[in-house]
Formats: sequence, structure tokens, C-alpha cells
Amino acid sequence: MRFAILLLALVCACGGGGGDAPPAVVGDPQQVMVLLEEADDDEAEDIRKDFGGVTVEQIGSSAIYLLTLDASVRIEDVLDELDNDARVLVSEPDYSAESPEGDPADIPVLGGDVVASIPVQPELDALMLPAAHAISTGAGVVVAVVDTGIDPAHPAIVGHVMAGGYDFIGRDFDPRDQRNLRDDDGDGAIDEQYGHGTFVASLVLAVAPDAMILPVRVLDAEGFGTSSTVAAGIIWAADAGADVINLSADLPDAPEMVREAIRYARDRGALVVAAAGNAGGTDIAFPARFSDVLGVTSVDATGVRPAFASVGSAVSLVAPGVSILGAVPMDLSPSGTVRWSGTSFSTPLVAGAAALVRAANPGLSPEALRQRLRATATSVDPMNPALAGQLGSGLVQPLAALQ
Ligand SMILES: [Ca+2]
Ligand SMILES: [Ca+2]
Ligand SMILES: [Ca+2]
Repeated sequence: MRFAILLLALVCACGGGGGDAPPAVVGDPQQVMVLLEEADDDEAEDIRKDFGGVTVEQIGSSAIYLLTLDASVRIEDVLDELDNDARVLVSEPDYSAESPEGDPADIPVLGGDVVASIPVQPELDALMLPAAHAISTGAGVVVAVVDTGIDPAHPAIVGHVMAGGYDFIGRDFDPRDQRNLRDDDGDGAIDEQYGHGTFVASLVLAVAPDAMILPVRVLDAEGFGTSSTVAAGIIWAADAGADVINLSADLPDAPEMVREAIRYARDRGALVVAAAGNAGGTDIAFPARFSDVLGVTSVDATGVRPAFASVGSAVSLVAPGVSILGAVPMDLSPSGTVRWSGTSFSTPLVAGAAALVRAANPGLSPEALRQRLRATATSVDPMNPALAGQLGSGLVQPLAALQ
């Protein structure tokens, strides 16, 4: 955990604050985000001039601005100033974001299953997809995969990738899943999240085979991003016309900028679906626990909750997430598939279900779509008697949601 310790040391060196709040992990120690009352380029330009040594970028057409500080500028000074700045509604560091499967204990199992088995794997039987597909296949619906990027040429995905994605890690128009063959977070596993986004995309398409995937890269191959990459990715997806946004990532500091990005997406008709996290306790990850989001945790193929799956009253739905077959780039696994467990992989099954319902009911608002999926789920409390009330509305049921 060399990386995390280094970041904590940087935060501690900043001093200030104090109190008994948990130590924040700053994703990028030279970046700060601010929320203005409304998007205002003149005001942003004034802020840039006032500080000096700072570049200011608007995130999409939102009222969120990203301040990047020159090496000579101290982040704590900027945050102190912004605290007292009447132009600024909220200011905060650029907090860290991480894939829930970033621990080396959670890496995928390479296997020889063929790609064609992904949509017909028995692990998905409880979703009754063949019957659901007689009603809807998700045609015309855009699902943004805001993740590590995707492999657009993978046979499980090719032909279902929308143009217009973006890479907020590399800051270019190439949102492919990519790795650098270095263990950047020093946890002993090299590029342990390479393929995460490809895997997620293949599961969206297993449920909604005619949906289109919009790839937005906000996490690197170790599974790390920041609140600015995630907020920018959500806003990008909403502006590109995403109907559903899959976010299999956790931001432990619950950044206000990501809340704002989710509100922005909701106001533009996009439903955000997020992973509840793999800590196994009752602390649901952010933004899965945010009320505007459909938060998803895992069960196995028989509806039983595995030990890793976080549970609690903020869970909305559950879906299979144990030893799921999905796609990864061929240079990671020659078969093009792996088996992987985690709430990150239950999430795209719900995102796919949302796509099916949205395709059949194009006028549904994000809130109505969220309610429809919850109201038609089946309780899994009978299989998990000790967890009654902590598994949301239960197992997502695409067929029932379409009827
Ligand atoms: Ca890691
Ligand atoms: Ca790496
Ligand atoms: Ca690593």
C-alpha cells in the first residue's frame, strides 16, 4: 500500500482542518474542485486571476470547475482562500476514487470459457433473460460505462460501441482499456484492474444485447481515479446522451462534486447505477448510497449474499456477482474471458435491465425507471434471513419490470 501511505502523508503535511473527521485521501494533491452557483466563465476567469499559478477548467457545461495548481502553489492555501470566497458554493480537494476490486485478493480468475457463453451462463439464469428479450433488447438505449475503459474490438462488444467516448485519465479521445505493465499502487499486483471496464461492458450487453456502450475512462489500470475524473466522466456521459450510467467505483470521501455531477445527469434524463462495494460490512460505497442512485450489491446464483458484498438500508437492488463470466482483452486472457466476483459486476446487470426497460418505455424519467426496477424486484430475504431489510428491494427482475 505504498501509494496510499504516500497520499496520506501528503494530506497530513497539509495540516489545517483537524477535528475528528477521518483523514481524507486526496486523489490529486495539485487539484481542487469548486462549485459555483451557476456556470459563469467570467467568474471562473476572475478566480484564476485572483490566485495566480492556477489553471481553471469548466467540467462540461456544469457549474463545476477544476483548478490545477502550479507546483509553487500550496493546496491548503487555496482551500483556505476558497472557504471564504463568496463566489464559491463548495470547494474541496480532488478526492480519490477506486474500483471496488482493486485489492489483489479480488483479481479475476483466468479461464477457458468461450466468449459466446457470457450471455447464456447459468449464473444469469435468475434474470430470465430469454423471456425478457422477447419484449426488449435495449435497442436505441445508450449505457455509459464510466470505468477503466473498454476494448472496443472485443468480440463480446464490437459493433456496440458508440463514438464520442473520452479518456479522463489520459485526457484524450481514446477511452480504451489500457495498462502500463507497472504496479503503480505498489500492492504486488500489476495492472490488476486492466479489463474491468471491458468486463462491465460485456455484462451490460449480456442483459441488453442491442444497447450501445459509451466508453468513458475515469480509472487507470490499477483501478484508481479521482473525484474530478469521475465527475467529469458522469457529466460527459450525460452530455453525450447516455440513458443509463454504470459506475462501478467507490469514492470514500463522498465528494460533493460527484453528487452534483449525478444531479446534472439526472436532470438530463440519465439514471446512475453504482456498486455498493466489497468491504462486506454495512457501509455502502459512495455514490451507491446516494439517494439519486440505484445502489447494487451481490448475491450468488441461488440468491445468497456472499461475504464480500456490502449490505445496508441504502442498497436498492441485488444481482448475481459471484464467479461471473465476462469479457477482458485477449492480451490478458487468450479466451477473451475471465471469471470475476464483485459488486462491480452485479451493477452492469442492473444497468442492462434499466436499458431494457428504458428501450420499451422511452419516456420514463430516471426516477420512474429507478422505482419500476425496485417495485418489480423479488425479495431475497428468505435466502438471507439474518439480513432482512439490508438487501434493498431484492433481485432485479427485468422481465417483471417490462410487463
Ligand atoms: Ca490495487
Ligand atoms: Ca499500472
Ligand atoms: Ca497494483
